[in-house]
Formats: sequence, C-alpha cells, structure tokens
Amino acid sequence: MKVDKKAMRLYVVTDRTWLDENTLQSQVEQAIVGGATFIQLREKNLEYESFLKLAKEVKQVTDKHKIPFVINDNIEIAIACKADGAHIGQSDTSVKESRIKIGKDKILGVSVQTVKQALIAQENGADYLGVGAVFKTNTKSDANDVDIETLRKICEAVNIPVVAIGGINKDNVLKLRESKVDGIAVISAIFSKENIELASKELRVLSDEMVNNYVMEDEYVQSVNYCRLRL
Ligand code: TZP
Ligand code: MG
Repeated sequence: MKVDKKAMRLYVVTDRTWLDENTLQSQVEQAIVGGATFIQLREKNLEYESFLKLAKEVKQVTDKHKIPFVINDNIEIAIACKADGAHIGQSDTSVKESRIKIGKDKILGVSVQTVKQALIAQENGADYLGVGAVFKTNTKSDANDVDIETLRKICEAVNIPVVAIGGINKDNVLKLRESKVDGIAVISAIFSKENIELASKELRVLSDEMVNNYVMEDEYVQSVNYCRLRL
C-alpha cells in the first residue's frame, strides 16, 4: 500500500482565501508543524505556469518535512512538479484513465460519496478515498452530502485508507468516531484561523483520539497547552 492509513490522520487541503500577507508555503509549514500528515494543493483558477510555480513552492515544504503531497484535479501539474500523486473527483477523468496517466507508482486519491463509487475506485487503482461532505461546508458550493452511516459503510467495504471531508472542525470531529474512518481532511478549520499551527495541533490531537477511539483528556490538554506556550 502506497498510503498508510496513518497518513490520513490530518489531511490538509490548501486554500489561499485567507492568505492575507502570508505565503501559502509558510501556512502549509505551520499546518505541518502543528501535526498535518498529508497535504493536497487545491487550486481552482490558476493558469498552468502559476499553478506549477506554486506547486513547486509547496512541495519544497512537504519534502522538507517528508509529508505526502498531492495535487487536486490536475495530473499534468502533479507529474511536472514531481508530486507524490494526485487527487480526483467523480467529475474528473475516470479513475482507470487517471491511473494510466499518473503511473502505477504515484498516489491516486479519489473522492466518493457512495459505497458503489468506493468499490469502483478501489477496483480501478485508487490508493485512498476522500468521503464527503460529512458536515455542512461553506468551502465547496457543489459538495454532496454523505451521512455518517454511509461513511461507515464505505469504510467497511474497502481496504484502502479513507479520509472524511466537509465541514469538519474541532467541535464535531469526535462525531465521526463510530465510522471507523482513518482521519479527517480539512480546509477552513485550519486556514481560516489566525493561528494555523495551533488549529492544526488541536485537530491532530482530536483526530488521533477519534481514530484510536479513546479519550486522551490529559494528553489533549497538555499537548494543546504546550503548543500555546510555544507560540
Ligand atoms: N470536498 C467535499 S467538502 C470539501 C471538499 C473539497 C470542502 C471542505 O472544506 P471545509 O472548509 O473543511 O469544510
Ligand atoms: Mg475535483
């Protein structure tokens, strides 16, 4: 398996909406220092050259910290910047074609909303699945809803890693406990925050708690307090 289930623990998807005077490179680094285990570069409106330049910049950071790095929706950019792989949705090129394009050694992630889509994606070479939106999100206007019961059925149906996405924040992570999902993918719960490292740290601790299915009350408080002290 090219992707370990643990790499799904805190899957961070980029968004430059809240960049202000910062660079995406530095925001991604803060997220990684806080505990991000996977980075996806998601850009909807960039021309090829600017997209490639940004991808190479972000890749410097993910390489430095040895964190897997994939490009959303764009296999050409993934290949050109030598990313670890790409992530595709149901409306992009088929999983089969994408696998051929990207090659057998690269990571291919696929967004799914049903058990059927999940099985087809796995069958056709997906390395991991993103499932959502599990909660209400303002970040993706055309996101379909997936209830937690469906998420659980998807997790039970496949043997590749599964990450939940959509409206996940520190107040609702633990609601995913029963789903047996391998981790959480987040955008606004990290990038809309003033303190990205702290937001990432808090979500990582909660995701660990959610996945391991036990309460780490003391560890959580200690870990977050430690992070606060350092910042
Ligand atoms: N796919 C399904 S929901 C979503 C994507 C890309 C947006 C997730 O963003 P947020 O801010 O974590 O709800
Ligand atoms: Mg897509």
